[in-house]
Amino acid sequence: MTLIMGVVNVTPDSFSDGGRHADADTAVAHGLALHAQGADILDVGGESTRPGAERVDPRVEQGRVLPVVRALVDAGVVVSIDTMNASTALAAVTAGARIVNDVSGGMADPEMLSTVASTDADVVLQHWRGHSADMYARAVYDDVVTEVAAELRARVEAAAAAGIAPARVIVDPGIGFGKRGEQNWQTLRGLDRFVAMGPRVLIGTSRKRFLADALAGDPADGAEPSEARRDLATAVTSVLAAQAGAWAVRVHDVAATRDALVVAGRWTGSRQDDRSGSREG
Ligand code: PMM
Repeated sequence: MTLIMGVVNVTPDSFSDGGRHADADTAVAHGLALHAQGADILDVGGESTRPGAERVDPRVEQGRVLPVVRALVDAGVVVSIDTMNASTALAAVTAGARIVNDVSGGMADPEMLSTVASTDADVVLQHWRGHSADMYARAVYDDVVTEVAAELRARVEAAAAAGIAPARVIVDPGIGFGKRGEQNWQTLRGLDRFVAMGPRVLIGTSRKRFLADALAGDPADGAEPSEARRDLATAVTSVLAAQAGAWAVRVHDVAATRDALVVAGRWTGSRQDDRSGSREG
């Protein structure tokens, strides 16, 4: 069964939810709704990684995310904290978050890996080649899958050297991070090689530019495909990621992806909906 990680962005400038959840109460309500729709994990983030986004002071970030983490943990939800800052990771884990999701794979903050090691949280190490402001300049590869896998392996080794047990590590090839259009498809096509690395694999395609680009040119929507169409595309890529062995998919539209995973699970016999306890119907 592939887990669903629902996105709870608490930022005023997130490209994908337009900052609609900037207010803590709204973000908590949104998170609880995603949980009710089938999210197994809620990923709370207070700093946008949108291309060209400005960095956020960790104190501002913590002011945004900690009330949301606390409320969701109190409601019994498994929370991950999406942050590149060790101080935010530690504060969120202290507030009950169980996973630290660092899109920089521990590279942005030199304290991150040792900080995670001092807790019992799991950690997502995402492939990353630099901050949003200039990540596309670094999107140069001879063989994207081989290079991303080698760079991720180095991060897994760095985590082990910092004292994080391998069983606590999740890797993510970082779709859209330091990768241009076709490089994202090549990375997804090579997913079995990331799965073969050993650690659990997380995949985040949700509403990303490369999906919009794949749909663009269709006269149905003009230049920019609607959110509904990007969510459908996300559900399709999430099913394919699940079939390639992903441990979890990170999505905004939990309901669509859950439906897609349930139906695909019926086909393959892997019963995505086992968590409901329902029998054949
Ligand atoms: N994508 C975004 C943010 N955090 N974390 C992981 N592990 N993997 C991703 O693909 C990922 C992430 C993109 O930002 P959004 O939340 O605004 O869509």
